Amino acid sequence: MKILSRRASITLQHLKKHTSTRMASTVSDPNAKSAMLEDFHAHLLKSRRIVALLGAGLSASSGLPTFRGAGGLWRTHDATSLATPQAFAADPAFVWQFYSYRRHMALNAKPNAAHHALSQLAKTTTDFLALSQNVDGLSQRAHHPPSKLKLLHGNLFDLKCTDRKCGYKEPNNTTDPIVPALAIPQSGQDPTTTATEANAHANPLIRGLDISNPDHALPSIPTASLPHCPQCRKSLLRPGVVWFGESLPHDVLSDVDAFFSVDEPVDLMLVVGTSSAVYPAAGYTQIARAKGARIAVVNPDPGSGRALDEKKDWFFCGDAAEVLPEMLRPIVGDVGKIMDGMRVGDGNGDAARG
Ligand code: BJW
Repeated sequence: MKILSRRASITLQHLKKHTSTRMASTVSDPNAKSAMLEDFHAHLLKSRRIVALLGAGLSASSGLPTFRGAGGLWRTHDATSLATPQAFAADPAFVWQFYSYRRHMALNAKPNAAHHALSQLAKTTTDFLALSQNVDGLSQRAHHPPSKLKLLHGNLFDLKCTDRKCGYKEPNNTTDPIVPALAIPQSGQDPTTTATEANAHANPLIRGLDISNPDHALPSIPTASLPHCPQCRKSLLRPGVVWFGESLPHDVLSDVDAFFSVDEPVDLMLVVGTSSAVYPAAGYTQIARAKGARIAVVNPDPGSGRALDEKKDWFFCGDAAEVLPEMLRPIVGDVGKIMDGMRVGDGNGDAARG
């Protein structure tokens, strides 16, 4: 009876603290916010096996659009409708223009403090694995150790032949544009837009016209001018990403399975910047939970904390680039200093562009 009432009071206290801090993270009550952070830090410091599921929101503050919600339209198309083998088969030029634009933007973007915090966590935690749905290369450019970064949905900069029998694959081709025909048009090249209009809507990551905006004319590109396979010299190349209906890379899946198959609990799972709408990626949270993990969600959308266990989990409502460095501070230290050091070290903070 004594134990029961003690338990009940701990649970009540925890729940009270948790509920108030959860509200506080949106109404910025500093006391409640720091209580939740303290509770999280205490668990982080005793966590041995940690896994992170990463999504497009991780790169949002680097300027890259997410898939769902605002920014998820490319011209008049839902970005996810272009991420299919069917869309590519129907109009390879249009789908290549979409991917060429995203390669260009990703190359001009910089990893943010959240990428650096995760990279540092990976370097300092032996049993850590990041399962990234992102294809933008920003975690790699934050020097995330490759063995601790599993790219569930491939990489924008990998290329592969559309003919599986040919099997040609080329990793990490950062040529921009990949072929001259896919160059981002410059403002003077669009008869429908004046230079002033183009500047008024300038996207800092685009050197030229923002062709995601349907007001700008899109050049028509003959199939012959699209990237072709240098091996079979016949078929088109395509981006090395995973489209809907396609299997995730087998080696990646087996590395992730190996992490979860270890006969030890998982202590903590970070779920950062994802709508958890796409499988099998989203399913890893349940797998981690079944292995004992407490879950910490980082997302500015209050709805994304819905499925959490009020007693065990945490919901940090906000921009990953602001929230995650604070969450991981007891292990990774001051991420701002690390980023400053990199800027001093190579003059750029990363090496995407020559
Ligand atoms: C911030 C922020 C800030 C904003 N800070 N946060 C089980 C049930 C039902 C269906 C299936 C199932 N298993 C498989 C399927 C089919 C399908 C699927 O999941 N369909 C769903 C729509 C239901 N899955 C597949 O087809 C997968 N393949 C597969 O399973 O093979 C076997 C199989 C095949 C067929 C049938 C059955 C089995 C392949 C999935 C491939 C997904 N590919 C894409 C495109 C990659 C290439 C590219 O980039 O173009 O991957 S789709 C797109 O969604 C992309 C993303 O990685 C993925 C996830 O999106 P993500 O990252 O979560 O982004 P958003 O935009 O959704 O969310 C962003 C979040 O950030 C939001 O919550 C914001 O609030 C937040 N945010 N600012 C922090 N500053």
